Amino acid sequence: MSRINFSILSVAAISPFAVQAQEGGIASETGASKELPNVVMIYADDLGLGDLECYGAIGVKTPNINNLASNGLRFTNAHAVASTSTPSRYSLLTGEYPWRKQGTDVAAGDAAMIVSPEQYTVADVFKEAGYTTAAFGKWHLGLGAESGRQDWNSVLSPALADIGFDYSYIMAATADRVPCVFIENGKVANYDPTAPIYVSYRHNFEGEPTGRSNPELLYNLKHSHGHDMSIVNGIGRIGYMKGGGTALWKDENIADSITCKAVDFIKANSEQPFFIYFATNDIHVPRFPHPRFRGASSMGLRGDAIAQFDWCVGEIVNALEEQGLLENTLIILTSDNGPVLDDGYDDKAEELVGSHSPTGGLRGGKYSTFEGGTRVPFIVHWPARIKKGGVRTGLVSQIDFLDVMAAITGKKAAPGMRSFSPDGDCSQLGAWMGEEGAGRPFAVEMAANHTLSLILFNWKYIEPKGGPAMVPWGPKIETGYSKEPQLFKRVNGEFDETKNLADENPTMLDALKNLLEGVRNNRKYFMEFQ
Ligand code: NG6
Ligand code: CA
Repeated sequence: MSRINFSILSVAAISPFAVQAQEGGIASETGASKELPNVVMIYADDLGLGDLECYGAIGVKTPNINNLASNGLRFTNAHAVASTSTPSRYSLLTGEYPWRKQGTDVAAGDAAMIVSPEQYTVADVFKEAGYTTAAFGKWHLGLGAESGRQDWNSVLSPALADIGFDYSYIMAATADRVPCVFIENGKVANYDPTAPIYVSYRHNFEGEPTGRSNPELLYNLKHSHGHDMSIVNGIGRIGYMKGGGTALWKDENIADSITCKAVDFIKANSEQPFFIYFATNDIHVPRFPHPRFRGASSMGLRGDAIAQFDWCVGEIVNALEEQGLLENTLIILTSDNGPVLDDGYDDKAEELVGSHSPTGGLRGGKYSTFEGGTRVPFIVHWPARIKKGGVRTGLVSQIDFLDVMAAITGKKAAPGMRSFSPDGDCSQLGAWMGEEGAGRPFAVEMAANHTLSLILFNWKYIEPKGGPAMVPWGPKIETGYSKEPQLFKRVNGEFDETKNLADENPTMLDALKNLLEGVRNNRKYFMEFQ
């Protein structure tokens, strides 16, 4: 196996693979609460690094999230594992890189379950530790045994109960994909027997209007690209569906629905530890927030959706506080990928963005391999354990979520082991809890076309794979794809992704390239460095 010579790296005073002893985890540490914390993962959709007020947003206020940051920790160098949803979510819940498994790209609404019941998930981690577990909101990881063969009028199997969730109230895919109904514990919620549900991603159902054929029916939101198939609630979608009746969601109520369900769950489960995966539709398209948030920002529907997201966070925090649980609840707030303005609907996101920078000044965005693709807000709040008000610049990746949670529940790693998942690292616990100077030495990310990039300390490598310079189907985003290898260096703490230093630094280029190959070919590669 080729080894990296760390001495060639221009970094000072970093002990790359310092491993924390995992004896007993948080639960038995002195000074920390003896009780296991509740854990709430708040997973926003398409929320960029610059989209929250506490990260410099202009034109929208996010007081509830600002409070979490000022009473907890705010990370400035945290990454989703991919620059789109399904692969990032797959990695978050399983600790496995998405590029190791086929079929983890942006999933259709009739995709089969992508996480198989045999896989070990973060929900399983919590179940083992005696938690009650629940998932709310956007799922986007498939349901049922076979793609396109689900019977939406019956119980879907496998579903979330088969991968560790005791309770679930979810959207099968995204709000812009059919079926447009909530699914509660594997069954359509509020099922309307007078309107059986049929779904196809291949053909329309006879007599059903589409956004393409009947644009006059798009009374709520018109599409800008794509999204011209079935019409639900006056909005065109991806895919075709028929039926649903009173079970069909109204987009303006999605945030209220999932928040109410999560708050109910908190109230009903206040006596025992719980894990909540709260995955919002906000601020994904179609952005159609409730009327009470209209005009909350100066940026139109996209900014108003951020305000709505902030409200959801506030409701969850209030519910925890009311139950006396806030002190010993670990809340993590982050996003599945970077931001996009026009992602297929005429919501005026581009026209109204003003001087706000959704990426916080980074290059690229959703779909891309530049920093804007995967660098996301990341806030950790846990009053019982974490000192408040800190900002951390260490490298953090969502690939470690399962492992860090395992460490928190006190799960013991076998001697020499650092991972309960294929690719995560439980020794990142310290970094997630705010230990000064801690963080990953490296992180791997995947762009929409599967180009991988690797960050190692102050360097970033983007593998040469080729592809269009701009996202080709509508969003005005630079992809970062190139046939040439790209190597960028951090300057004053931030990568300058305009200066490709590959030619000038062949040794460094080789080091990063070899490390990426090592990770690609060997799941536990990084653990063998020590
Ligand atoms: C794209 C959609 C986009 C969004 C994305 C997935 C079109 C033209 N665009 O294909 O609107 O749904 O897929 O986004 O259909 S994600 O955040 O769930 O990955
Ligand atoms: Ca997303």
